Amino acid sequence: MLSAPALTQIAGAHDALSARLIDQAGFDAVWLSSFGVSTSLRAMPDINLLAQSELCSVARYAVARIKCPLIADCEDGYGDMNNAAHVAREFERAGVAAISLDDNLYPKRNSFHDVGRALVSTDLMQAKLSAARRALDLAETVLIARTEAMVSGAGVDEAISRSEAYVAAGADALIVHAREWAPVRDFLSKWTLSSIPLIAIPTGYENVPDAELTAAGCSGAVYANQCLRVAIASMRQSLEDMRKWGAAGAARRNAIVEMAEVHRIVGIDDYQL
Ligand code: SPV
Ligand code: MG
Repeated sequence: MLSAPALTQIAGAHDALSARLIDQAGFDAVWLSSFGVSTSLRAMPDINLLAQSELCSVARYAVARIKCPLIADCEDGYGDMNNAAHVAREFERAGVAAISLDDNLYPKRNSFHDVGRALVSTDLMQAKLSAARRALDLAETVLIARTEAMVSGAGVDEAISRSEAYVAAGADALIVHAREWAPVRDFLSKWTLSSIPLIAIPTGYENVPDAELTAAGCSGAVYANQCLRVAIASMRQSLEDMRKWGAAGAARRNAIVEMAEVHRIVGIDDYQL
């Protein structure tokens, strides 16, 4: 899919329901976001407080309820190469199609936190990727490497040299992350290994359309957290309205789905009642 000419549209999920909605909306793949699961499951910041086993359970629940492939955001792999190998095995058994490992130093910070950022050495990240590759049983499980060099202020050239090293260590595809479009575009224009799909996360440059990402050389785009953020806004507004007006029906001042529709979303018709 990532090698096809069309841009792979990937949306971020935080649980099995959001993954199912993404699948039903026709997206090509689901991104199981560490930010999303930390926020939703634990209401905690995305700074490696979430255990990999918690994320893996959500991955298993989500995979069971979707048809499209799921990419698990396995963050920094939760330690060294042994942890990365363990994580690769666990998530593959949970049924994910792809695993993403990034070069943040454990404990990592979400890419939109300014403080406490650091990267592991290129050597350690290569060791983690090759250990993860060896641990994967299935040849078709995609190993994605993600450099945070541009997020951490290390620059585009560092991001390119790290990404080349990550491909040499066994990565099948790369996530090229930055908070602005200019460095990502610069990276894409300088990248020479054309067989390696490059995936962007346009959270910080949300108005750059898919067509422009594709023209610049992106193979995939991850809309990482928009579902969760609109859900938060919607829940907040409805809570405010119900509290203010003192009636459950005040929630109808906002968009709401009927109960029968919720039953349909979760597949009531597939069961014998
Ligand atoms: C996530 O969605 O958890 C990500 C993308 O890793 S970011 O929030 O930009 O770090
Ligand atoms: Mg994450």
